[in-house]
Amino acid sequence: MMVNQKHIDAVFMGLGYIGLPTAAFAASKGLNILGVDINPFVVETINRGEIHIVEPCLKELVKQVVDSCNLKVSVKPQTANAYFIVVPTPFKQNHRADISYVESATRMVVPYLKEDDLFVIESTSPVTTTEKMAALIWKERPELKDKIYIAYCPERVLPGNVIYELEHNDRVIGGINPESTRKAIEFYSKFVKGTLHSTNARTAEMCKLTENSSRDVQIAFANELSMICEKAGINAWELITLANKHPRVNILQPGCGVGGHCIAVDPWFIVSDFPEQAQIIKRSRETNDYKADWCAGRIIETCRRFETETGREPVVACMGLAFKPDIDDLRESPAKYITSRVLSESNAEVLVVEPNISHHTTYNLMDFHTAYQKADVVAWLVGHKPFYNIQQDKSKIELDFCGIRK
Ligand code: SAJ
Repeated sequence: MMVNQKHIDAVFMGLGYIGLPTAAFAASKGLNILGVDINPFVVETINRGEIHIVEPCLKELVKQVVDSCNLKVSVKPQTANAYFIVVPTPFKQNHRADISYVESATRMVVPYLKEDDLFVIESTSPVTTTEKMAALIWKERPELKDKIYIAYCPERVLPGNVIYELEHNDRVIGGINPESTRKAIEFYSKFVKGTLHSTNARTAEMCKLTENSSRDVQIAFANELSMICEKAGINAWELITLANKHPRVNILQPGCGVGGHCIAVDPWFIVSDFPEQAQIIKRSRETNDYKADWCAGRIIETCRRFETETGREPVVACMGLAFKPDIDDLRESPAKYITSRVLSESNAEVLVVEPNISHHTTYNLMDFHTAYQKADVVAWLVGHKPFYNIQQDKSKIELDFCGIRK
């Protein structure tokens, strides 16, 4: 489908959790944006002024910019002045980054590139990806060598607060040369209020991986502490609150593991490229993965004990499926993983609760009040806000992995 528009300021390749909000936000600042997605369902949905993902305020924003024609969407790119690659980078079996989506999105825009255009990668990528894409572009279009601007600018927005953070967060922008950095900064300054920090492409790529690895390492410390505390008979949440009273200590919160498509994935891009050096990063990833298995083990073990002591199988409520509180996103969710392990490894009747989702194809979801009432064993997996209002019934066995009862 050709989009009938005189002049396009920028094409955003990929209309997922980051691409769509960024394209819509840039469009709301008066730029003419073409969003491209290979999924026709996504394109049709957005063209109707609707959205296919859940993110606060996004629906209204997309409707507004589609109505004003600042945002058009299509399955194909068109000629523009700037191109942004905002597609997923999952990992392969061996934890190596799979940059095939970045590569195919780049190949899609190559025929449209012309002198003075800007090409930016936002997708989380292993170090040197931007240089590799530059080489790919020049191989196909040698006449454009040193005639277009190529940069890397990682997204940093927090799911659930994307629109605000798109505007206000600082950004790190690294070109393959200083001119590319300058050109990219000029573009982002049209819609970002945060400070735009310039660097080179490799540092910008590593900066994104470092940010998420740093958070992963810090959460691993909290998760490790929580397992030590359980052995020692200490309330981990009280301990962390007290330790954080020290002016230079700031420990994060333990949970049932680390999920989502970023923090549970990106550190592996460092580990797989630098296996000798990335010891703490690797160990932290393993600790956070292990925490989910540890939680599942605790629930299964509690069910067995209940059966031995009472002579009947317990009813277990698994409270929460999402990868973090107050969202509906189940990607890489430790709570979902734990629930599936409890379902397959215990004989208990398992009640599955996720208040942010009304229907799920695999799980028969139950409302949280009913599940709490019916359960003998309650496993708090995700700290969703409504859970904090459930009054504790002392006759139940509660396993609190996310601090609901702290
Ligand atoms: N978690 C804990 N304890 C905590 C904080 C988080 O167990 O104290 C868990 C959450 O429950 C969740 C996981 O960690 O399972 C990740 O959640 P998160 O809120 O820390 O981060 P994400 O994955 O939603 O978003 C992150 C952000 N990165 C950083 O904060 C460094 C965001 O800014 C990035 O843009 C995003 O990754 C991304 O797209 O890379």
